[in-house]
Order: sequence, then C-alpha cells, then structure tokens
Amino acid sequence: MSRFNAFITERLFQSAYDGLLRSGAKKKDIALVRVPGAFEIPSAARMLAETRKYDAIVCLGCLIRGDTAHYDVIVNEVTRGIGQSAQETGVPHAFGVLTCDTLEQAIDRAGLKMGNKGFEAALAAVEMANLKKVVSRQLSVVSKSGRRSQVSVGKKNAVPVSKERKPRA
Ligand code: INI
Repeated sequence: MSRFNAFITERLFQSAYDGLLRSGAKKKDIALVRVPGAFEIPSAARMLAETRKYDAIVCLGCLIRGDTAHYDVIVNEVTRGIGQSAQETGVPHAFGVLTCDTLEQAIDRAGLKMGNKGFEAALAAVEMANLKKVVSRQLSVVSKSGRRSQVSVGKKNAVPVSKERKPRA
C-alpha cells in the first residue's frame, strides 16, 4: 500500500483487509507493507512475490491526475510493473490502484458511491490464489502420470459451463 494520498489508500486498505478476512484469510497470514508512492508499488510487490511466502499480493495506491504532472509519467509504469511482476513470478497480484482525474472520483471509489476498489482487489487476489492452487494440483497430477503433453482441466475441479452459476443481473 502506498502512503501518497494516504487519506484514500488507508480506506482502500481497511476494505481490502475486511475482504480478505471475510474470504477466510487469517489475520496472522496477512502482512501490510507500506511504500512511499504508487511508483514504488511494482518493485515492492516483486520483492514480496520473489520470497514465495505469499499466496497473492494486493496492490493498493491512488494516483490523482490533478495533483502533479507526475501522474501521466507514473500511471503506465505502475500498471505495467504490477502486471509484469505477476506474470514473471507467477504469484497473483491484484490491481487496487485508483487512477482518477479528481479527488472526488478517488473518494467515490474508496467507499463512497462506487464501492471500494480495495475490497474488490482483495476478492480478486483470493480468487486467483485459489485458481492457482487448483491448476497447480492438476499440473502435478498430469506430470506424475507422465501425460505432460495432455495438460487438460481435470473433471474434479472444472465446472461444466452448463452448471456454472450465472452472476445475478
Ligand atoms: N504517487 C501516488 O501514489 N499518487 C500520485 O498521485 C502521485 N503524484 O501525482 O505525484 C504520486 N507521486 C509519487 C510517486 O509515486 C513516487 O513515490 C515518487 O516519485 C518517488 O519515487
């Protein structure tokens, strides 16, 4: 979590923490790491991912265009860096970095009118960590049985499309 625009990022964190606990995470298994600004999030996320101690990383920050000319330079780098860390380490990273034009927009997305992006990011992290666990298990079954060239989704864990729960409209 970045400290820049802390008024917003603290709200993102509180909601992300709540989302993790509601999803079954234990307090002792959640670590909070603070960095100065959004620009520092990708490198911190990567350091943490490389320890292999974490099931997922929830990246929380707040970039506001109105603040300084920094915004335009930083925004793509932060997005790219977080995505790159996720892809290169294989550890799920959730993107809870607000990219807003105004402080009002940021307030809305940190719990006022538009939900809380921290909460959404926490749920995305849990979902991707669970998906990774299921797929890793399937891959290890496939590699033990020597069928390396036939990596398929196993019947036990895959949900047939016909039985998939439809999201409510
Ligand atoms: N950092 C943010 O997290 N949000 C911003 O809106 C922001 N703006 O606009 O400047 C910002 N800048 C600081 C930056 O992330 C670095 O911490 C700083 O440049 C030091 O590397």
